[in-house]
Amino acid sequence: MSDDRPVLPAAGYGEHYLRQATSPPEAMDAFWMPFSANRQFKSAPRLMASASGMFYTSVDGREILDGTGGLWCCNAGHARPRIVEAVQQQIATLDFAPTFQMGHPLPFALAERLVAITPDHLNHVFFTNSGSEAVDTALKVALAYHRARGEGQRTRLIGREKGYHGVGFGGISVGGLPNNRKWFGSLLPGVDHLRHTLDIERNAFSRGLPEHGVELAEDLERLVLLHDASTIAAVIIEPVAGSAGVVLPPKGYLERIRAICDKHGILLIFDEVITGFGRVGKAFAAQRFDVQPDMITAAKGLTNGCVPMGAVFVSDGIHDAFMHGPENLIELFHGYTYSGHPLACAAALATLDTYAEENLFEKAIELETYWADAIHALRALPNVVDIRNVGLIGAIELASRPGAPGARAYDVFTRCFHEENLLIRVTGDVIALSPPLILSRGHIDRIFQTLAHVIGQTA
Ligand code: PXG
Repeated sequence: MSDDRPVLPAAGYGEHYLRQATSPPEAMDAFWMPFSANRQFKSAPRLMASASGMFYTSVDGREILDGTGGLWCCNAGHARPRIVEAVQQQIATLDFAPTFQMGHPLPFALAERLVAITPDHLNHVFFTNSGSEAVDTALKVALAYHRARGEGQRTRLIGREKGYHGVGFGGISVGGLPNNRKWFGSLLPGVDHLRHTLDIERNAFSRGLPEHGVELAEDLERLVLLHDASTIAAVIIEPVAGSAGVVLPPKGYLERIRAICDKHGILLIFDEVITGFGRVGKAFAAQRFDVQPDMITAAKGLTNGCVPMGAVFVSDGIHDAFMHGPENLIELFHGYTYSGHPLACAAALATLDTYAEENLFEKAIELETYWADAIHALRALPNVVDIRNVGLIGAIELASRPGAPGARAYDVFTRCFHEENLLIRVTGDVIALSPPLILSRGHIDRIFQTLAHVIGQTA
């Protein structure tokens, strides 16, 4: 037996692991951090130990206001009692059960609860463990749907420039962020991209949806002309793009995309991984903007970020196209070991109850004007070139330092974290905000007063 076996506690396991979770790690080399500048981070770490409500506590004992809902996922804030209790009890009762040719009650119960809040015609749910898996699932369902209907030649997938659809090969193929694509070979064949809708020249400092750019939807007609509609399976877009630095749909754009898809028999998938579960003032952006997609992908707020889970909401028409043939045959050869995992389902059910109990899906509309006033008050600050907002999403775009894109916003981010106890998120030179929906006007004041101060001091 090896001498470097860890010394395990005789009892009090919980405390043992909690001690590890709340003190600085002894070594940081082995963990290859995702989407991170590993060497830079490890030389000056930012580590969270605990969280409650609107605040994190860092391992060095500072209370940090959460301006980002974790990573766009903790929509009900942190350590919510219902969710904590549901997960604790579930892990001690049924830790895992398969859902392939087997089952347990929770995903059935959860799916029924979910389809009650999705747009009316989306009445079926396929569970995954992340947004990336939800995207790949939706793309596969789109291809298989056309094939099941005898239109197997519809194999083309259309994404959009600046789109982010996670990191699976499907997601990066339809995605439109060059850094997420260029390292990884030739990606999926037969994919094309719509133009993005960011137009700072015409739309800078728009409040809510920008006025200009509806005509960009006609780009889909261009792709239909080029490839012929009969080869196109689906279009996937984020109703509000998050990762690219918050890109909003111009007024009328989503409606026009829907109309063009309808005209040509193309499925429309809304990737609502960040917009789902109240971020823009309804359960889903599809409802806020009153545009009905054929599928919605979701994750993050589904479990309030507590246990990994994603989902694809599918229309009756798509689902029913698979329910033919001998009943003993598997209808869709797709699924994950953890599709409908008991802990994720328990977390999601308690999350939905928390959202309902506190009317959290309405909060983003209630606070939208206050939020918009507060963020747009920053427009005269140095280097601010655009401000964008919808629901409880906000973005402040800074001019890049010559030759050092991203450096200015990164400085704002680290100052906010280390000196002002505020967590924000930056992509390039865009500061993005997506706070828990439980925030108060006082929290909004603090976020923007802090940002005004820090942006003002950052050359
Ligand atoms: N689709 C969209 C629209 C997303 O925003 C994913 C898919 C992938 O989800 P998973 O669960 O596989 O990560 C996302 C994820 C950011 C940021 O700061 C956004 C995401 C992830 C990490 C950071 O904008 N969104």
